[in-house]
Amino acid sequence: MKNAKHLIAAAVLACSATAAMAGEVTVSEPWVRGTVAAQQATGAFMGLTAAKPMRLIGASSPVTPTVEVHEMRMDNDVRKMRQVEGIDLPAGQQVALKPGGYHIMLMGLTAPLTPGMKVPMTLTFEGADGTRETVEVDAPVRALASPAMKHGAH
Ligand SMILES: [Cu+2]
Repeated sequence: MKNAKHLIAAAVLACSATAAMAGEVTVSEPWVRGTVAAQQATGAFMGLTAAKPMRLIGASSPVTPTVEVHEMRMDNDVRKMRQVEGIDLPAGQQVALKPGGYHIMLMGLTAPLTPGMKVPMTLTFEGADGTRETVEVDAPVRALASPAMKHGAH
């Protein structure tokens, strides 16, 4: 029995080592809030999990040259949004980019983003040692009034 337990522990270790080598950051369920005509900005949201401490330092997309990392917070009951230099990702802990919190801001849009479309984005991460990693995502566009967003405007 004792030997079997050791074998299992070794297998688990081997698996986590492989996952780390495949990329330090895992992106889950990316999506972009749809826009209406003449609306120039919207948010992109997702879950980010890093295998070791990393930082989201930027993003880019072919749909617009202006993409920023933003934070939304309440300031004297007023919802305020500001650009941040980065979002820290602790090892092994999912950080949510979601409406009312951190998000990626797509600005200067010249055409509406509608459900059915996918927005390609390149996310850039930096490790504590300065090494950079980019992750490509295709974020589906969700309807502006989808029920999941009832808890607050962008
Ligand atoms: Cu924003």
